[in-house]
Amino acid sequence: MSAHDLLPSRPELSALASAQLAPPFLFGAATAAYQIEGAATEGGRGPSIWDRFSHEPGRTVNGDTGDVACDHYHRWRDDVALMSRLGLQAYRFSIAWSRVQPAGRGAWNDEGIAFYDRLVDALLERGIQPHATLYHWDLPQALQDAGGWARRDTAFHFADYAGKVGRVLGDRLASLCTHNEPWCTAVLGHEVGKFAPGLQAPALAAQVSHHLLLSHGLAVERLRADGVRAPLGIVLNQSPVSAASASAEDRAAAATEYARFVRWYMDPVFKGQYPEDPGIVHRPRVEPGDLATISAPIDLLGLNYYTRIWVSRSEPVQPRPDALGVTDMGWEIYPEGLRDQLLALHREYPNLPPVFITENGMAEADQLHEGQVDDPRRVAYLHAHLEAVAQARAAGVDVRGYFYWSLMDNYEWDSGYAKRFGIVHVDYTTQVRTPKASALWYRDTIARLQERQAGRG
Ligand code: IFM
Repeated sequence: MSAHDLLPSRPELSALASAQLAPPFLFGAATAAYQIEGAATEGGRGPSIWDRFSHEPGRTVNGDTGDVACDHYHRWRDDVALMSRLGLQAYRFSIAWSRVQPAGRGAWNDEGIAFYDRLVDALLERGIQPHATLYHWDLPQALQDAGGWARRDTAFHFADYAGKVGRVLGDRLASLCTHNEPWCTAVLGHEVGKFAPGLQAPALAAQVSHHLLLSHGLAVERLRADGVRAPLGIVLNQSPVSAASASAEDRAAAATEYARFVRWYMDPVFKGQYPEDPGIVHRPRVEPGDLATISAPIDLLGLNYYTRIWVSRSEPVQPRPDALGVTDMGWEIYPEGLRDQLLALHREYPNLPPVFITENGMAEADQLHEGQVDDPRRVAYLHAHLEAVAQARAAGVDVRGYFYWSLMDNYEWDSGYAKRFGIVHVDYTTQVRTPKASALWYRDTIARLQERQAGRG
């Protein structure tokens, strides 16, 4: 018998969580364009930096690309029907800039815009709230060829693109976020080089981070000026950072990591300044007025949480897993970190807007067996993280919703199709979707919370 056999297959939410997560608290699932759409050369879509990067030898596991992915571009109707059968109340997706505007500036692509237009209407018809993100890492390659996010004018092109999306979809979206995880674009894309565009230039990465934040501010400014009604926000990936020992060196290193990972994005947006930390080496060139633009009020913060970070000056720190272990990505499962991070934001940012957990989930080596996928660890993961959200709410944090990452197995960037995050299994040969046990648990949990609420009404 393994430790996993001891996990309850259908855990129930505690009384506290049942009370805290009752409607109008929102339950949904999330995806991103390049990870699911496929149809990379169809419908007038222009190439993005991920098309270029994933086709370069050695960049991704097995050389996997998003050319086909989950073929959602053709199967979106069935996917919306599936969401409805799972009882999802909200769906978070991203818009591929190069579908809407193939070169990232200049001509718009009506066919690409129509795809998202139909998707939004189909969601609304099923009573599923559409939550869109404008940028989930797929810069039009033509803009990269001109310098990409290292160039200041890319931020202005982004604002034009945001304005177009706002004009077309802004009256029907339940929220519109500018960026997904700008830390990944800046650091993984321009410093570490493991994501597109695959550069290893730390000073440039700092400048890129500033242009991403500037583009957020400019987009919000444009959307507000155009009278877009959808609530506006940004999605940031965050983790609490723990020092591996009580030594002064480790504590300083942990503070620097937190400043680089969390405060570098939170402080400009919510305090109008970049953090000062002696460990931060590269600082961007900031023009007068930029920080005022970046810190204009927004309506929501999207928080993506996966694990906590351990920092040590001496040796690399291994995860210290508790009973739930580590995920197939090797990430420690630490639900308390979600509660702690929410509490930290509540404490540190007096003007924090309502928060949505826009991503939280785990990769597991799921197996399809006789038409079913049993994923008890994902059920336990979901259950524990929902309890953590409920605890944060009970302590006063205004969390309004939770989106599991991801609706379905999909293209996990440099890991290709080797890592499965979905509550729905995807057979990449046949494109057959099979809800896993976790999807059924999620469906039943959402339904129970709704029934409980109706019973009170
Ligand atoms: O798959 C990604 C997603 O695109 C962004 N946040 C983290 C997920 C899991 O790695």
